[in-house]
Amino acid sequence: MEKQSIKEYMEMYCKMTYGKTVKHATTAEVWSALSTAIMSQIVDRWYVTNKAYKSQKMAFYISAEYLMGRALGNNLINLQEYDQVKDLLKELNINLNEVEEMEEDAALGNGGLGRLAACFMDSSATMHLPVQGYGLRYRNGLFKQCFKNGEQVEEADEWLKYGDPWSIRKEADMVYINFSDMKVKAIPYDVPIIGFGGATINTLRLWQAEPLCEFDFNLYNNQQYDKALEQKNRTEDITRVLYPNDSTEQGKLLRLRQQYFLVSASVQDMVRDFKRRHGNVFDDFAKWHAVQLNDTHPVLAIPEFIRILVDEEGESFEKALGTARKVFAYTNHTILQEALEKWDAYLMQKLFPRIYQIIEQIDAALVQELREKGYSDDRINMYHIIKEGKVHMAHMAIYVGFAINGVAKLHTEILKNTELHHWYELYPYKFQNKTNGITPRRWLVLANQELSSLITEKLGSNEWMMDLSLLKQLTKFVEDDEVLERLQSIKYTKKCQLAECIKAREGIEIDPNSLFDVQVKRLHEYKRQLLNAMYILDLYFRLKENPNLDIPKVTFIFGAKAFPGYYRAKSVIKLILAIGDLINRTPEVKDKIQVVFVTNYSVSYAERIIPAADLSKQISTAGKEASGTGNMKLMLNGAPTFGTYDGANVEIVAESGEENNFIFGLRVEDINNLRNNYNPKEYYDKSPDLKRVLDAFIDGTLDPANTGCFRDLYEALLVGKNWERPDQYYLLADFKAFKAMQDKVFECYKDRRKWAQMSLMNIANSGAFSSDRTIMQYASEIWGISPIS
Ligand code: B1N
Repeated sequence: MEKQSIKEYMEMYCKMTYGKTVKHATTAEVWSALSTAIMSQIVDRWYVTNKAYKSQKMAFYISAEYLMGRALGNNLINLQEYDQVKDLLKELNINLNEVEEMEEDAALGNGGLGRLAACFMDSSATMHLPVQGYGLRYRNGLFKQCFKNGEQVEEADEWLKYGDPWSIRKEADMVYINFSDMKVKAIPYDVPIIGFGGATINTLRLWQAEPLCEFDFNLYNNQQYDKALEQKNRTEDITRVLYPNDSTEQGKLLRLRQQYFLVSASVQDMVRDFKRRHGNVFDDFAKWHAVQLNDTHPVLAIPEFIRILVDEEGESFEKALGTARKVFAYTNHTILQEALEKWDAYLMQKLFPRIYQIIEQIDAALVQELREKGYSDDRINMYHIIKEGKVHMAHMAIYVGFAINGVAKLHTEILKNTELHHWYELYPYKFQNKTNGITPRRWLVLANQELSSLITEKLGSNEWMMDLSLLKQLTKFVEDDEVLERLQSIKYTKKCQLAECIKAREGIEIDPNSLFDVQVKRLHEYKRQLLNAMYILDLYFRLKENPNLDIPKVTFIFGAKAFPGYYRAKSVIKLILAIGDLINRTPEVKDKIQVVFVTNYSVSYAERIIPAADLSKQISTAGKEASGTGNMKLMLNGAPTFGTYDGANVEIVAESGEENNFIFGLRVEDINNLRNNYNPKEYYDKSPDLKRVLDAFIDGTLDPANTGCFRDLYEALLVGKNWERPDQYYLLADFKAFKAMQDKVFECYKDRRKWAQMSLMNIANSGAFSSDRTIMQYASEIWGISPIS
């Protein structure tokens, strides 16, 4: 990259766009100028990659979510131009870090599922794989969180407020989308996905809904101004905002419209592209295209594809279905019942009657296949796509898809053996496992440049950035005092940086000499932030009783957003904030432990918190967390896992050794055995410590004004509700084991050299969790594509 031309470009851009020189530009203006200058430097290579893909089989990843985070720093890292650009800006008296900090996160996703899609984009480009992403360009991403009166309050996320230098609007590639009650335009915005090294640049195509006409002139002339704009607003509503669900579903009309808008635009685009390259014979479609459906959200792509082949290209239904059965593959991300999408048949019929008709035909084809196999009607009923007035999206995906995969070994086993057992019996050959992964570029090279440099120095090259399995060589330093000490000093540096950041953002001071115990993830009952909180409250009581209790100083760090309508999740946030306040008010405790709940946990916040963590809390009820990916990011940054045998924790511990982690609690089999005669009240009655903790929810300790705000939590754990059994997530059953294991953490942390060795073993064995490995497995075992040479 030419230093001089970047400078000249920035000067020109600032003059043309803001009418000023770079010297007088605001930080946001500099960000925009620099980002645009970088774009100008990559467009040629982007074009070359696109051209190379014309003669290759391609995979298309369709996802309703991409949790991208910031682009500038990551793109500079992947272009391997970070230091050079930093120097260049210094010459202009500009600090690159400050410019990076100006950028708004692109939070077009909720949590793990959306962030996984973003890591997959990075790894596809880095591995030179012909993969294109399709998604939605939400005008407002995941809501911004703040706390008022100790409770979560949501605000609109305006990520486009400084413009969008990282995408190109492709007006010419617009397609029309038809609903029964309206017709709209879908305009693609292409985002470059720069592979590490910068040679391959892939595309993430995000669709935006726009009206056919800006406003109705006649109505406007008749002074009916609101009415004149009605159609425009109704259209723009489609991609207005990301639904803030994570592992839950709400059957809302607008969400269904969003889903169809995404898949109709994407499938039309793929078919158009296929026709340009290969003509009108669709028999070969699967030879050139594979489509991965990220959960069931884009499963309407299947009937939409069939509709286009039948209605627009004149194929028979049977033939179109046959082709679809070679094109689509589906990833399952959860077994939580409340997350399995079942749409009301009448809603679908109302919005897109033709699509519904095709789903009926798909269902009929399925039934015919099962009849031919000699299945009884009773048995067939378990497989139906349309059942009791609902359309089961997962059933459609498994029947039509040629592959279905889970996201960690344990999760895939549960799918095969229990949740989807009948489907596994029918199509055993379709089931695969693809353990999730994370990109080491964002989560280590960018987020932890200090650790990254140490690794490069010790391994003698930076090859590990593209082959994370090379980290294994670090194990040879496990008795090397110099390396262990440097590891500790890097951790201390990252903790100081986080402390500064928390001071600036939250106005709270934390002690970098304390143990940073970190639980960051979406707030959900199954993730059991409440169990962690109960432990902290117990510790508070123990410290009050005995201020000389022998534990290291600890800072408990939480970060989590709750779904706005999830009352109980919001109560957990409120409870944790109340525990933090109680501790701060108690002199004999407050110098020993501290609780910080950071506001607006996000990708960019994660990049600060994760490198600073001493301990990674992954404590979901066994069997409930499909995989987890935060667990992998924390491992890569040297935090041992404190967790249950769940999701990818199982594989993390298998890689780095049980002795280098803290595994506790019930396993999947234990929970299955306990389920039918579980009585949490027994634990409460028998353990005075648990009783003391739970009573504090309602006796005024945490709620001095006695509003009763934590009574629902108390009751949910001890007595249940009409509609649910008590303590569905087995907090009380796991409390004792949690406590014993956390006490072991404190014991271990005293020996800092030993702790550094555990940390090193985690880093050294995290190679298996690179999303480069994951994406190569999708490429060869599902999609049948290979890297471009
Ligand atoms: O997907 C991640 C996994 O690592 C997590 O364990 C899993 O919980 C997460 C409906 C979801 N599963 N399901 C969702 C998201 C949004 C929505 O509207 C469900 N997210 C997950 C990556 O595999």
